[in-house]
Amino acid sequence: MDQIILHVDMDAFYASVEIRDDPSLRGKPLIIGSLPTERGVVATCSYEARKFGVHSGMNIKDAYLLCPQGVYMHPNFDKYREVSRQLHQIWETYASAAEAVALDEAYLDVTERAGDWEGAREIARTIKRRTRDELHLTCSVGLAYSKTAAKTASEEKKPDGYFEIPTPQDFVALILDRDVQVLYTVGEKTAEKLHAAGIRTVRDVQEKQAEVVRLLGKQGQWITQIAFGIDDRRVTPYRPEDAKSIGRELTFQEDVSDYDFLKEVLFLLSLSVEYRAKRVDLYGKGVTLKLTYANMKGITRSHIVPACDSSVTIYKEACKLLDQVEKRPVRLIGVSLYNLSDEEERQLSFEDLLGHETDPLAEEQNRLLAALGERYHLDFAGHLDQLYHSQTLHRTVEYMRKHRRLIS
Ligand code: DCP
Ligand code: MG
Repeated sequence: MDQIILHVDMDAFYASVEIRDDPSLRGKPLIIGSLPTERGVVATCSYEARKFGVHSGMNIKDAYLLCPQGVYMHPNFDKYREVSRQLHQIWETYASAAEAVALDEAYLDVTERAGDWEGAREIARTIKRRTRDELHLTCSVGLAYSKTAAKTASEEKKPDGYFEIPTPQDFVALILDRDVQVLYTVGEKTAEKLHAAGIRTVRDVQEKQAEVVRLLGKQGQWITQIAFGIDDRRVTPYRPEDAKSIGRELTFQEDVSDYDFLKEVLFLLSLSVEYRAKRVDLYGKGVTLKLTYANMKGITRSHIVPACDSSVTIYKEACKLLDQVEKRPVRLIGVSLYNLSDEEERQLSFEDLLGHETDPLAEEQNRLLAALGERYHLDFAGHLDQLYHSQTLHRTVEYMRKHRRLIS
């Protein structure tokens, strides 16, 4: 056998961590995300809450309608990152490569360490036991010959599950009559396209390969491959901090039509992106602006930049992108760096050539901070550390939104 892969996924991750740390929450429907009085979404919820139909990504108001008796809490990201770090310590003991997909989820290449299938089983058991004994959390583990099969396997018996898919034949037999969404990368939108063409199950994909490729192009080729259980992708070492992008976004409590105000918010978001990028020592070669309009239509616009981590560059690019979009009321705004690299590409400025000591970008940042502070009578520069926390940022932006009318 070529590869032996484990896929580990924590059960109701954020919620389980909160329940572990406050046992009075145990057995209750717990919903982590925005509060019902705010605007925003469910990040995750306990299995008790799932019984009411609540799920990740759902509008928090809809969650509240389904489950008014639930306990609602904001996420504590710092805590989850710390738990994730501890999980990686366990995982990496047994894998020659660990590829993080999210804070709570990773592929582990155990081919060498396990030696054979029985050895891999033993590793899966050990990881589940250590996660329970040392971190007091449960996870679901899938053991398989490929990444897609391992992921499918870990979902098979959730929560606290374990499942094996030894061969492509086993994989295909398991999923053949399931909806196309079981295939990795097929989300709701792709599924809709396929359904509209009468392609509902994996069997349909197998039988109508040409049609799938015609509809979906390159993604279609990939989907037809995995419909036959073919997936040769390797597990490539990847830490959570090696994210594909570094971004920040926020949902306003009321829609915003004032695009000058949106630019001020973009500056604060850019500061926070710079902070995160600096923490992991990465530079982005592109900036993405993300908007969700009041009617829930979402758009993203991106632009390439010389690899940077400067809030000023991020902010300026994001403003240019914002100038180009349709001006409608906005519900959510976000900005991110993508195409990350560990080397900066600095354009030499006139000042650099003249050998000035000062950093023009840092100066510009200070200037923008001072102007914003003056406008709102707030000391932004003196409280940058706090602004990097999403809750403070959110509160500050709400304060700005409410006071803006009075100022301008
Ligand atoms: N998450 C989020 N927003 C989403 C999906 C997930 O913020 N739309 C966060 C919260 C989750 C964590 O990521 O706790 C892991 O996501 P999973 O999809 O693995 O969900 P859970 O671990 O919460 O539940 P499950 O037991 O289904 O894996
Ligand atoms: Mg999970």
